[in-house]
Amino acid sequence: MLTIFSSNHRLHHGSELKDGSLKPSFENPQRADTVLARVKSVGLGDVIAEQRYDRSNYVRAHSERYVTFLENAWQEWAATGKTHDALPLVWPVRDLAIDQEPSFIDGKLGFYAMDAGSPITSGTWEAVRSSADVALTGIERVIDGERGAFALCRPPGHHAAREYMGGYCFNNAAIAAERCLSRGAKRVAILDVDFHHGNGTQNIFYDRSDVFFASIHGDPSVSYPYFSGFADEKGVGNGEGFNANYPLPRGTLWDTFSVALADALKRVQAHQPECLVISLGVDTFEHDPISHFRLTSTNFIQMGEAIAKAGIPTLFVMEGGYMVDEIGINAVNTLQGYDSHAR
Ligand code: OKP
Ligand code: ZN
Repeated sequence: MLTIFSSNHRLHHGSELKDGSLKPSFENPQRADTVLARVKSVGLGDVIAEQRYDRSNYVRAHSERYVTFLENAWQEWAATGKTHDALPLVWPVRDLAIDQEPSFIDGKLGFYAMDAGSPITSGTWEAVRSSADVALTGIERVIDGERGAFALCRPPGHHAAREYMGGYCFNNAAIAAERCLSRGAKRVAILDVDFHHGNGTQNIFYDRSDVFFASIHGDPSVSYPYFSGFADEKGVGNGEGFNANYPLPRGTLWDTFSVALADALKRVQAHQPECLVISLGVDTFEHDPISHFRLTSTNFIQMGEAIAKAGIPTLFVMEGGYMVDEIGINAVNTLQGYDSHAR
C-alpha cells in the first residue's frame, strides 16, 4: 500500500490542558515518525511526499472565516507579546453562543475551539495544512485507481468541525471526502474507528446524504468528546439516516467491537460509495494511555481484513493512538490486514 507522509508534521508540537494542568500533548511528533518507521521496516509499499493544495480545498469542509483564523492565529497571538502556545480560555456555551467573531485573539480562540487540547504554535498552520495535503494527495491516488492508500496525517483532525477546532485543527478525513465529491463521486462513506467519537466529521456532514458517516467509539457519557456521539444522533434533514454512531462501554474487547464494525460496514456498503475514508485511530489498543478499549495488536489485522472485504477503494487517514511504542505496529497491522484481503 502507498503511504503519503509530510515531514512538516514536526512543526507542530504543543501542550494541552490535561487533568487541570498544562502538559506536553500526548499528540506528539514521535507518533508519526514511529508509524513511518514501521511502514518502512515491514516494506508496506512506496512512501511519497504530499502535494501542495490550494486553500480552497480546505474551505469546503471548513468555513472561510475558520480557515482565515487558523492561518493568522499564531501571528495575532505573538503580536500580544507571547511566545508560548496559544490556548483558549473562554467559550461561547449555550446562551453565550452568539455567531459574531470577536476581533481580539483571546476571543477568537474560544470562538473557534471546543477544547483546551488544541494548541496553536508558531508551526501549527504549516503542519495542519500539510496534514490536510497528505489526505488530499492520498484521496487523489485512490480516485485514480489505487485500491488502498495510507495518509499518514499528523496532526489528526476528526474532532475539527466546520467551524471549530477540537483535538486539533483541520478535519483531514472530511477534506479528503469533499475532494472525492468534487472530482465527480456521487457518494462517499467515512468510517471512524478511533476510540473517540468523530464529532467534527459528524458535524460537517450531518445534514447531507452524499456522505454517510459511521463512528465506533467510547460511550460519550464517560469519554471525550462527551457532548456528541450518542446512538440517537442519526442526521437531520436530507442527512437523516446518513449518520450512525456506535457508542461502546469502557473495556470493550474485539468480540463486541467487531459486531459494531460488521454492522457499520454493512451500512457503508448499502450506501454504495465510490470511495471509503477510514478515520484510523489506534487508540482502541488495550494499552493506550488515554483510552479505554482493549483491542490487541492482532485485532488490528482483523479490522483491516474486515474493511477490505467491503470491496471499496479505501483511503486510511491517521487519527489517534498514543501508546507510542505500539502505534506503528497497530496502524500498519490494519493496513497489512487490508492489503491481504483487498480485491
Ligand atoms: C484526539 B483523537 C482537552 C484534552 C482532551 C482528548 C483527546 C483528543 C483525542 N483538554 N484530549 O481522537 O485521538
Ligand atoms: Zn482518539
